[in-house]
Amino acid sequence: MEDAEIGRGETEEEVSLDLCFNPRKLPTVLTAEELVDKAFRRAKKVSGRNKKERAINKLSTLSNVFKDYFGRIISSHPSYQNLPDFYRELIDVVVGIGNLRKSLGALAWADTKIQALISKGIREIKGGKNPDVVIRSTYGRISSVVNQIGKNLEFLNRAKNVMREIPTLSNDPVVVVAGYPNVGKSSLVSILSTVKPEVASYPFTTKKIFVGRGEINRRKVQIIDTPGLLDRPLHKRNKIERKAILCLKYLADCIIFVIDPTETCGYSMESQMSLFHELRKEFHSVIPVYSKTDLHDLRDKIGFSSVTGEGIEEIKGLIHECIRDKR
Ligand SMILES: Nc1nc2c(ncn2[C@@H]2O[C@H](COP(=O)(O)OP(=O)(O)OP(=O)(O)O)[C@@H](O)[C@H]2O)c(=O)[nH]1
Ligand SMILES: [Mg+2]
Repeated sequence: MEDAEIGRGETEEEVSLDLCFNPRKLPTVLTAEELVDKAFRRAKKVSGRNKKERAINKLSTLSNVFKDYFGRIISSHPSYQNLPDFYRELIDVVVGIGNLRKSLGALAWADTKIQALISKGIREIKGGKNPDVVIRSTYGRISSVVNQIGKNLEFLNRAKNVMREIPTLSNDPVVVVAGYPNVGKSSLVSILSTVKPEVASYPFTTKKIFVGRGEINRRKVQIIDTPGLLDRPLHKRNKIERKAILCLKYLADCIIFVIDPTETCGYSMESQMSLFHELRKEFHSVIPVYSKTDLHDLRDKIGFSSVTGEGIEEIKGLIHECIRDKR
């Protein structure tokens, strides 16, 4: 799992996400050590009229702390199977739904195990066993159970950090900017929208999905910058490319396909055109445009330069035409 797989523009306004959960509200997950510490500290504060009562109260407190904690983490996650397709598949690509299920299952297992240990401890104290001995052994067993799920707790915390970055989308039309790596997609998106993705002269600079907001002929649009795609079958695509494909598949009302005819991106025109024809077979509204017109004279397609600003109005015109009848 990579960190910060998906990015959002700093300046974009908050929009409601039509999801049954808010990924930004996923709670921080403590490490095994922190969790044990927290629970035992709470139990330490407990009093009672005598040793026996105090020991029972301590164990009851531990029972509540663990039950509440595990319950809160587990219930903060949605039923992933019921999420809208884009989010379900995206979460699967960036963190793995199987891994999430496994880790949440491990928490549920630990909860059951700990509750059973505590009930047994309370029974033993009530039955006359030395409270100090029972407390010591129950604490030891609880620590060992929590340590067993240490990796799951860490995974859930990393997953939370990644999922918090999932972009929120409004109902405005979505323009997805796609193409080979290094062709000038991010440069175009930063001109058309609020988002300023990183631009660099090497391929696969953009690893995240950036959602920027823009206005085209007074119509609000969402402009998505995607990682570069190579011309190869889906099963050979890497995680970064798969994120771009998900945007095309589920979100795009209009796809601006950026072609760099100077080949300074490092990829031939032939490969770029081959990808274009592939995408056109699969998706509607794929509009090919040339980038870097400051470096070439080809004008058989609409082109733009992010350096001189040439052609940007024409690109806006194409987008306007494309989204006119959408939502
Ligand atoms: N001369 C010229 N260079 C450009 C233009 N647009 C982008 N570049 C350069 O091309 C390189 C790639 O630009 P990016 O916008 O990062 O390209 P990208 O398609 O987003 O790249 P990835 O995120 O790696 O897929 C950078 O060095 C840019 O400065 C342009 O219109 N003219
Ligand atoms: Mg980019």
